[in-house]
Amino acid sequence: MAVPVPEPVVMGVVNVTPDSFSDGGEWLDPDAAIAHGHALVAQGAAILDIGGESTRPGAEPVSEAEELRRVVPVLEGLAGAGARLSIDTSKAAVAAAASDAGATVVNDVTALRGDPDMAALVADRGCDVCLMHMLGEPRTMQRDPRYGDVVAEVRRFLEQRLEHAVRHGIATERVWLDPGIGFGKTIDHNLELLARLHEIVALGRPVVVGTSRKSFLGTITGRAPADRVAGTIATNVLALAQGARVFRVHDVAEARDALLVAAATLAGRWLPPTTTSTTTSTTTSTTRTASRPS
Ligand code: HH2
Repeated sequence: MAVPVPEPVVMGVVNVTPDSFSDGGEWLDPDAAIAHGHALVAQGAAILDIGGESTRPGAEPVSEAEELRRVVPVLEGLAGAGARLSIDTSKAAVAAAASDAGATVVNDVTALRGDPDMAALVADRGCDVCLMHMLGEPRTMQRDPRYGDVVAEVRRFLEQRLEHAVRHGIATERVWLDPGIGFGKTIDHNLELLARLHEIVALGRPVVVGTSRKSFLGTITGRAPADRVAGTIATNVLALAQGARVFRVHDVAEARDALLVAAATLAGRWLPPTTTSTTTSTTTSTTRTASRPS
C-alpha cells in the first residue's frame, strides 16, 4: 500500500528536572542544560523540548514558580541556538513565559485539560501545540490502566481534543497529535498503539511519537534507560513508516541518522533535505511516497 512518508523531524529532550526517569538531574544546572541543548542541535535536533516537571509514573507535581525558575533561563540561553523551542508544560503561565523567551511550540501532555487558560494562551500567541493522550494523571496513571480498544479510544480522544482546540481559536494547522506512549498504558497498549499508529496518522495532523528510553523498551530488552537507544530507534523507524512526523528523543544523533536512512529507503531514493534545522516546520507537510511494508 502506498503511503506518504513524512520528512522526519527530530525533537531533542532537555529535561531541567531532578527526577526525570531517563536523565533526571543531569541537566538541572541551567548552564549544563543550555550546553546540552546546543549539543542536541549540532546533532540534528530541529526542535528542542524543554521541560521543568517530570511526568514519569508516580511523579509529584511541581509548583509554577519552581517550573518557571527551572525553564526560563534555559529557554533564554537557547534562543537563537538554531532549533525551534518547545515548552513541555501543562501550565499556561509557564507557556506564556516560555513564549516570551522564544518558544513557538507548546507540548502539553494534558492536551489542554490541565489549565483552563492554556487554550486561549496558545491561540493568542499563535504557537504550535502538541496534544497528547494520557489516561489519568502521572501520579496514578500506571495503576492498572484498561481500555476496550486502546487505539480507537486514543484516536477518539485526540479527535475530541483537536475539536476543543479549534473551538478555542487554535488553527487546525497548528495542532500536532501524540498517542502518549507510556502514559496510562501497559506494555501491550504501547505496542498496539505503535503497531496501529497509522490509524492515528489518519486524523490528518502531524503525529508526535515519544518512545525514547521508556520502560516498555526496558521490559523487552532488559536494558537500563540510557541503553535503550536501539529499542527507541526500532520504534521510531516503524512509526515513520506509518506516517509519524515528529520524534521526541534523548539520543538525537542516533535517531536522526536512522530516520534519514529509513526515510530514504522507504522512498526508494535519496533527496537532499528541503528544510534546514532552523526552518523545519511541521505545518508544511513535505511528503514522499513510498510503499509501506505489510
Ligand atoms: N514523554 C515524556 C514527557 N513529555 N511529551 C510528549 N508529547 N510525548 C511524550 O511521549 C512525552 C512527553 C516523558 O519522557 P521524559 O521527558 O524523558 O521523562 P520525564 O517526564 O520523567 O521528565
